[in-house]
Amino acid sequence: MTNISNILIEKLRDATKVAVLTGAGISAESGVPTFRGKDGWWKKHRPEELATHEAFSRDPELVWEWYQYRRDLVLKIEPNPGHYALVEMEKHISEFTMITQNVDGLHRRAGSSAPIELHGNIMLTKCVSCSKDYSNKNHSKENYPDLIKIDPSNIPKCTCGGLLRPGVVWFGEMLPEKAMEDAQRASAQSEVFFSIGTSAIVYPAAYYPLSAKNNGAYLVEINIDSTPLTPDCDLFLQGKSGDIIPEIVNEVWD
Ligand code: BJW
Ligand code: ZN
Repeated sequence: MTNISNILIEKLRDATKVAVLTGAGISAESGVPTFRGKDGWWKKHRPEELATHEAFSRDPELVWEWYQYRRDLVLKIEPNPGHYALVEMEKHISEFTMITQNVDGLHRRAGSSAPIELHGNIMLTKCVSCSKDYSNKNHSKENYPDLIKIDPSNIPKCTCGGLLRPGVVWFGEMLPEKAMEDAQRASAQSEVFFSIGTSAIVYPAAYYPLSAKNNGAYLVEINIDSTPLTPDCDLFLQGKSGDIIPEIVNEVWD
């Protein structure tokens, strides 16, 4: 059992505005490798080789091999107790905002009503030149197989001639404007803010917990390891999100 402080329990019982930022760590227990962890993607591939526009221009086949591998993986896995406990939390908080850096769609599949997907969704497909959307918009798992399956050695082209690319946000690219506005507003207005399973080093996402704190929120971090954000937190709960979030929800609302 984690030592969930009485302060957090009382704050959550009274709270009407709660915001949550998640990162790859919350999906680790579903079987998705993190980026910077021991078995993370970046131990095998440098980000600048794979998650930039330059990388795609240089070697689109390599980039699509990586994304198609990850799409296939996402189809095989399921949300875990951490995702489901956040769905439960949402039912008790009148203004609950779910912000995620993850592109795996697992919050939506677990039942979160309107997750803000800051870095897009790995199942989306768009044109690299004109951004025309080639996605199947239905994110339900049943519909994933209807998505365009990309053969990396024969990448389809848009009517404008541009290659199709995954609908995610690469380094050096702007995040969707509305997602950023909504995330910033919810963070600044929150009474309790959770940073869960993120190394908290990629911006602008890493700014939201600090913005919450600067505007008076009680800042809670849930992570198996400390991060650069930990010293700024009011409460650091060390451990797996799939254990700790359900414990919090059971403690506060059972
Ligand atoms: C557990 C757990 C368990 C494990 N339970 N916990 C210098 C050069 C170039 C750019 C910049 C620069 N300085 C700043 C920038 C900006 C840049 C940036 O922030 N870089 C930093 C690295 C310094 N940001 C951007 O470029 C962003 N855009 C932008 O700023 O636009 C404005 C602009 C325009 C033009 C020019 C310049 C700026 C875009 C960022 C996009 C990030 N994209 C990626 C890939 C997305 C697509 C894909 O998935 O392929 O997003 S990178 C990758 O990192 C991915 C993630 O969403 C993101 C965050 O990673 P996350 O989720 O935190 O994962 P990890 O692995 O780092 O951490 C996992 C954590 O979980 C760990 O702490 C574990 O301990 C923990 N954990 N198991 C609980 N069971
Ligand atoms: Zn196009």
